[in-house]
Amino acid sequence: MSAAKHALLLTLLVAIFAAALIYFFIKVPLVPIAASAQAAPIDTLFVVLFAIASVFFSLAFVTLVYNVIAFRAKPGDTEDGPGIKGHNLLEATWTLIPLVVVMVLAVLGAAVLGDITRASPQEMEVKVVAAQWSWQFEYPEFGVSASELHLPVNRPVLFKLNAVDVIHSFWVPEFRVKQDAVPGMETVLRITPSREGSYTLLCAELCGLLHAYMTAPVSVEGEKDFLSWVQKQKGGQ
Ligand SMILES: [Cu+2]
Repeated sequence: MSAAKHALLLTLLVAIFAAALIYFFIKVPLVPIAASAQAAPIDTLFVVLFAIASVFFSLAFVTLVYNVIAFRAKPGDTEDGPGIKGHNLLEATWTLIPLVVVMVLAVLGAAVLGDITRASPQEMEVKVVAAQWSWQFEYPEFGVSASELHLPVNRPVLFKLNAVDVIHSFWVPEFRVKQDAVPGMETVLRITPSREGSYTLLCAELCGLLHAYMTAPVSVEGEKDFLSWVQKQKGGQ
């Protein structure tokens, strides 16, 4: 087979393998249900990153396997292959393409970050206190506090995170975004819950013996249900 035919066949195989991988990342749900306005841009970026990685992985992996099979040494052949030195076009190509890819990803990443951290005028503030090993939520707007997190659907929330002992991390996988709670400083996190339901808040920073049990129930509900929960909290005090 001529060199051109090998190149054509290899290109075709790389393209097929990359397409199959990209199809897999688009079709197979690898992340939980999306339950916040921040989830969509993050999930899209995730697929874009995996699509690009699929192309480069296929290029390296399929080329390796193809060469091992197509250019295997004949039995008894102990000679070295031809030494090839310096190929300016090739070197410029493998420098420029990754440079462009990384720059595009940086711009995309910055756009998504700007998108998911943007402040909104009608934000509800929730103060979160993380401790070994519990979560506490304060609602300054309503004057209540609780050990479970209730949020009205579709209202932007500004979380102000504090830790009393060691570093913890506020993470609800369905909301996608995550933020550390650090002793001695207040960190913020913005989430707009977009889907009613029950979720679990996890601590995503190894924080001691009971780290794995540092969870809190999260309930995203309609405005009316949320306000009646607030009233109940007030009544209980
Ligand atoms: Cu923790």
